[in-house]
Amino acid sequence: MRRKGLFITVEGVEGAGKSTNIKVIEEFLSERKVDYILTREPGGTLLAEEIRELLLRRHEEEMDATTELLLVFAARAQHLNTKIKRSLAEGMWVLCDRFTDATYAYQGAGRGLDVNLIHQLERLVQENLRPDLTVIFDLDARIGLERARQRGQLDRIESQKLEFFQRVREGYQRIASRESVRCLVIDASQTREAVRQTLRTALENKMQAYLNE
Ligand code: Z5A
Repeated sequence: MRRKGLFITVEGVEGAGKSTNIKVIEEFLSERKVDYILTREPGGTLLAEEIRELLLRRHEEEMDATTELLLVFAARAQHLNTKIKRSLAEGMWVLCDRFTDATYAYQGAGRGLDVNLIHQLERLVQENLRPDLTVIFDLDARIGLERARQRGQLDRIESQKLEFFQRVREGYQRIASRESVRCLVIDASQTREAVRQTLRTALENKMQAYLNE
């Protein structure tokens, strides 16, 4: 029987460089001939991508924060139950652009929703499934927003005020200090090349034991 794959998630505030550095992680995995899939949240399946569109599009009616939370977890249930669990069981590694830490950071720290509510939904939807490794790109929210703005029009969530993203960053920092074994924090204020090197070295250290088994 093939052993279960590793579940790696990538997190950070807007414009922190997730997309840029997911390519570095993919390169690292490919060099080591790891069989993996790249996916994202919200989204990752046809139905979950429709929910993503609903979440990110601007609406005439303001979206209630609890509605937003439930939509995020609805997309996650679909994604986990039709794609992620099966891939892991088949021995594939799963590299996921954002996961439940984003819910704690955006809906919890950002929107101010009760963390216990998020815990309950996490247990309902994921049971015991948690990421094996989470890479968090840490960046001053103001710099991240400037980077994101240069890229083009902002979606519904990206259009929040700076203070929202400052709370999101603090939310991620709290997760990282509470779960320091699972979380790898990368200083995303460095140049692209320096971030790339830091990330590769950190991945090397974190994954050596697993890859050598
Ligand atoms: N969301 C949520 O609320 N709750 C949840 O549970 C989940 C998600 C799962 C979609 O996320 C939204 O969903 C997100 C949170 C919410 N909302 N917002 N806002 P997404 O991951 O798809 O979208 P994103 O956060 O907007 O990602 P992003 O803007 O694409 O950022 P990024 O991938 O981290 O950055 P990037 O595209 O790699 O880089 C941004 C720019 O900076 C780009 O021009 C790069 O060339 C440049 N860059 C990158 N690195 C550097 C360095 N080191 N120096 C200078 N410039 C750099």
